Amino acid sequence: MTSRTIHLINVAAPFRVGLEDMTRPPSGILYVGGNLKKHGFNVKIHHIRESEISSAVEEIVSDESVLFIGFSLMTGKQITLSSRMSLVLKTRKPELKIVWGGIHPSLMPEECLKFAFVDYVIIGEGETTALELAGYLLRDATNPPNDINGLAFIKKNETVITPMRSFETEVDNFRQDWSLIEINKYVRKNKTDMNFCFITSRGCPHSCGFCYNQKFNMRKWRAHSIDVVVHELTQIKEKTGINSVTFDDDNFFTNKKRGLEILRRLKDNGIICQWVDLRVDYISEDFISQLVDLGVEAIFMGWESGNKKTLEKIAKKFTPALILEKTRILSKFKKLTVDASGIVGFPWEDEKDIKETIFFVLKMFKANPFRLNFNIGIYVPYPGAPINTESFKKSFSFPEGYEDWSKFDILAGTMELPWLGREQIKRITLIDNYAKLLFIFPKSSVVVKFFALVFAMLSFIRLQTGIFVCPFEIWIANYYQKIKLRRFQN
Ligand code: B12
Ligand code: SF4
Repeated sequence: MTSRTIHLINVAAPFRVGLEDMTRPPSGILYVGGNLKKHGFNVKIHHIRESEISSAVEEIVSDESVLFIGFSLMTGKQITLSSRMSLVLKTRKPELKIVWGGIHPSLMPEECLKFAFVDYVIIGEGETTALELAGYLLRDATNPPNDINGLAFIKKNETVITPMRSFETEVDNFRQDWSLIEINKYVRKNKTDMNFCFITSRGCPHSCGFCYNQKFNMRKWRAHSIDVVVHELTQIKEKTGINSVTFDDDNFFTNKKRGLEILRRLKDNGIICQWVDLRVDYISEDFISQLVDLGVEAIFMGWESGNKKTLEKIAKKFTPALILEKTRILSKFKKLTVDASGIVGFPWEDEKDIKETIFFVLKMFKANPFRLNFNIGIYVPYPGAPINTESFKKSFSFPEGYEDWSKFDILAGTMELPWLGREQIKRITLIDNYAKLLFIFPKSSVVVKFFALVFAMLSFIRLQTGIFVCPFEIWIANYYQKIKLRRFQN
């Protein structure tokens, strides 16, 4: 036991146009903090909004027991906010050690160490590395910690990156420590559900070209045992009354048998999983039918593109024909809705390729009318993705200054891509809005369903003809959404 405290911070950044998602637990630092606490350190978690940075800074600078301050970062505005906070802390108390961890620093350690306020970057899984670093800082922080794997730091003006740490194969050795947060704050309530987001596994065996996984997880999937998942969620249910769970794993159904068994045992314990994320090629009639029997009402399916060349280039390992075949299978399940996610605007795509994907949306719609909730995203290169070379060839580069990262948000309209003009980005956003109108929420009232049907038909015509002038349907739909949201908030 030591009297030293480690502050672990996750500054939430707005995404989806101005909203922070504070409803998901900060899992990365709950795992890291859990392990540090198990080994006798005091741990304080700060899962905060931008507006709460100042008070967190005051709390930390007035704490005389600080051993280090760890930040957890994803790519994007979190870098800007965490940098501002790190800088203030370092300016107020230069002796404080600042450690960055999480997906972004792991993929771009050298770039992060260029910020003078970052002392160490922890690369990859953080539990053991953070513990070893804590031990080192506690003992003597004079000799550079070359013998700690998975660490990066600056020594004599040179960046040192120590050998990669091998993955923990027994993930059950690590747990999120729920006593470090007010768990009730993370229960997502609506009329009928008390939902909780939970991670049961790490990594994914696939190698999609736009994903961080190959580099970060080396295609190695590591999972908690079924017993641990069921036990943890049942305990959370006892504490908070949840009746529903969302799995935030990279690929929950890597092992279908395990996934189904978890759902089955949770259902027996009164916890349903209504929404699951599924690869297109995992879909079969038998599998979906088992999911529906277990209470699944919606699936998320990243079909990505209707363009054969693009699907090949992003190594998705399925074809447009297979997507349509699986969409037809899904149409047999009348109560099942599908969040269907496509991407356009890859650096090699021209107008014709983009159009092909838009027309493909209509083909999918015909195969399963009104039950596909489309999302047409614009391709954005993220660190670590194998296809980034294609973007670099087209003069793309990642931002350098930490303030510049706040613009790295395609949805906020602040991002530039060398191969897509602002006008094209606006047009794709409009197309996405129209594609969304092809969906009719099955639980809507008859009146809403009637208007949704009219709008869906108009949207179909718009997408087929490519005429988007005076998009009054979108204005009305957005206005309706706003009223609904306001009512929900009141
Ligand atoms: C939950 C989640 C979110 C939540 C985050 C909620 C929260 N409380 O933090 C929300 C909804 C906000 C979100 C938003 C976005 N997300 Co997100 N998200 C995830 C998701 C599904 C789970 C993250 C998680 O908890 N993982 C489990 C933990 C245990 O893993 P971990 O974070 O890597 O932590 C380990 C190590 O990294 C390390 N570590 C982590 N933090 C720290 C800190 C310290 C000090 C140390 C020492 C170590 C350490 O140790 C941990 C344990 O080993 C991941 C996919 C996934 N399964 O990981 C995508 C993912 C992280 N998201 C991603 C993306 C692209 C986004 C968005 C940009 C999406 C968008 N277009 O809007 C936005 C960005 C938001 C923003 N503006 O910053 C990408 C990451 C890309 C990147 N380079 O960062 C991922 C990997 C999805 C994917 N496959 O592409 N996301
Ligand atoms: S996109 Fe999904 S299936 Fe593909 S590698 Fe990433 S997590 Fe796995």
